[in-house]
Amino acid sequence: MSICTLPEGFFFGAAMSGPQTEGAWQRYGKLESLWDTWSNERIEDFHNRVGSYAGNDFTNRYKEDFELLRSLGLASWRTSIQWTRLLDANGKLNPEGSEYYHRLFASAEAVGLETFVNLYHFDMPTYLFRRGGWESREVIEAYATYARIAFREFGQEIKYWFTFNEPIVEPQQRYTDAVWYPFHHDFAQARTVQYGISIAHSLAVAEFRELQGTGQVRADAKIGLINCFTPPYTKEDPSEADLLAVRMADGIDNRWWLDLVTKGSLPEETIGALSSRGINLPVRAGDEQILAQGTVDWLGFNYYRPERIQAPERDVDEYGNPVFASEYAWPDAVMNESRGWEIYPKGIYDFGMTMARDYPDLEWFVSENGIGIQGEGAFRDASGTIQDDYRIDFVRQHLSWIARAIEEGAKCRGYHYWGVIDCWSWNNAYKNRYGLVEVNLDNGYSRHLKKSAGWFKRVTATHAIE
Ligand code: IFM
Repeated sequence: MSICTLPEGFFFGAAMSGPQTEGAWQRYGKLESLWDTWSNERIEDFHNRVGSYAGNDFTNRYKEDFELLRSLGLASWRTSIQWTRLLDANGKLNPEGSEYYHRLFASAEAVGLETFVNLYHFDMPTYLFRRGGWESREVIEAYATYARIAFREFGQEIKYWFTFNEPIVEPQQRYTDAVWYPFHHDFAQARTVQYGISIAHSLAVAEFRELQGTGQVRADAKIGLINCFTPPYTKEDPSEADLLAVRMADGIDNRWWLDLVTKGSLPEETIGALSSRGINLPVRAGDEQILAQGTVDWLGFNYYRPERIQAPERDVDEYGNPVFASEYAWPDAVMNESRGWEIYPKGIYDFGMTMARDYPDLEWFVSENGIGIQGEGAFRDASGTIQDDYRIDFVRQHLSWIARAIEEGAKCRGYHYWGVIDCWSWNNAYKNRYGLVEVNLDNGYSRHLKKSAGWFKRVTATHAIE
C-alpha cells in the first residue's frame, strides 16, 4: 500500500493494565487477586517463574513513564483500576488504594495525558472467586458496587470509562481451554461466566448513567466496553455447515458483545443454538431489563488476530462438551511464532466495515494492537538498541488498513498501541515483549527506546504512515 494518512483529530495512545504494570502487589492495602493466588500456589506455571508480583515497576516510575509517553507524541493512555486495590475485603473503599489512583491520574493530567480507565482486566479478587466468581449473583452485584464506588471516587477526574477488557477471555482461558487458573474444560460453565459478565457490565453501565444524571460523574464522560474481537473467516468455497460454524463462533465471540452494547440484548440465533444443545444460561426474572441497560457510548476493539473457522470435526469433545466449530488451518496464514497468533492486518479493516454495516451508529477505537516477540535481544545492535523492524512493519500495515476503513466510512477515532512499555503478560510473564520501549529486567526495570519508538513518534506527529 502507498503512504496514507490518518485524519486530523485521530488520537494515539498507550494501552496498559493495572495487574500487568503496577507491581506493588502487597502495598497500599492490596488484596489477593486470582493471579497472586496462582503465583503463590504454582509459580512453576509462569515463564521463568515470574509471577503476578512483577508488573513493570510502574508504581515507582509512573511520573517518568508519563513523560516518556508524551515524548512519543501520545495523547492518552489506558490503565485499569485493580478491584483488589481500590476496595477492602468488606467491599468498602480502601483509602490507601484510592489515594494511589488519585495521585496517578493527577500526574498523567499534569503532563497533558488523558487517562482512560477500565474497571476489570481478568483480576478477580480471590475471596470473591471463592464465593463463585462470575457464576455468583452476589459477586456480580459486588462488581456493580465496586463500579459505583469507582465512578463516585473518580467521577470528576476521568472522562473515559470501560467496564471490562476482553470479557470473552476468562470464559475461554479459565473455563474452556484450561490454560488459566482454575483450569476447567467446561463449555457450559464458560457460557454461564460469559452471561454473568454481561449482567455485571450492564449493571455497571446503569450505575454510571445514574451517577452521571446526578452530577457525580462529569457530564462529558463516556462509558464503553473493550473486547478482543476476532474477524471470522472460513474456506474460500464453504459448505452450509462451514457457514453455520462461522455464525456460531462469531455469535459467541463477537456478536454477543456487539449486540449487548448496541441493542441491550444477546444474539437470539446464538442463544437458541446453545439451548438446542442443552446449554441454557442462568437467566433470572428481570435480566432482560438489566441487559437492556448495557448499551454504551463507544467501543474499544483490541485487534491481534482473526479466527478461521470450519464445520465441527466432531459433535462432542473428549470432555463431553458440544462442539459448534473447528479451527480451519488457512494455508496462507502468516504467523507470529512467538505467540502462535496469525498476523492478518486486513482483519482490522474487515471489522471496521462490519461495524459500518451492522452497527453504524457506534463510534470505536483500536484499544489494543501490537506484537509480542520472544528473544528480542537477538535484534540488539552495537549501540544497544533493539532494531524491531518487524514491529514497525506490523503497526504500519495495521494503521494503513485503519486509514482505508476510515476513508470508507468506519467510525474509528483512535489507536492505542498495546504495551508501549514492555510489561508482564500473565503466565507468559516477560517471554514475549510488546513494547516500543524495552524494560531491562537485569537493570532495575530501566527503560530504553527501541527503533520502533522513533518511527511511531514520527507517525503521531504527522499522521502519515510512512
Ligand atoms: O497482555 C494482553 C492483555 O492483557 C490483553 N490483550 C492482549 C495482550 C497481549 O497478549
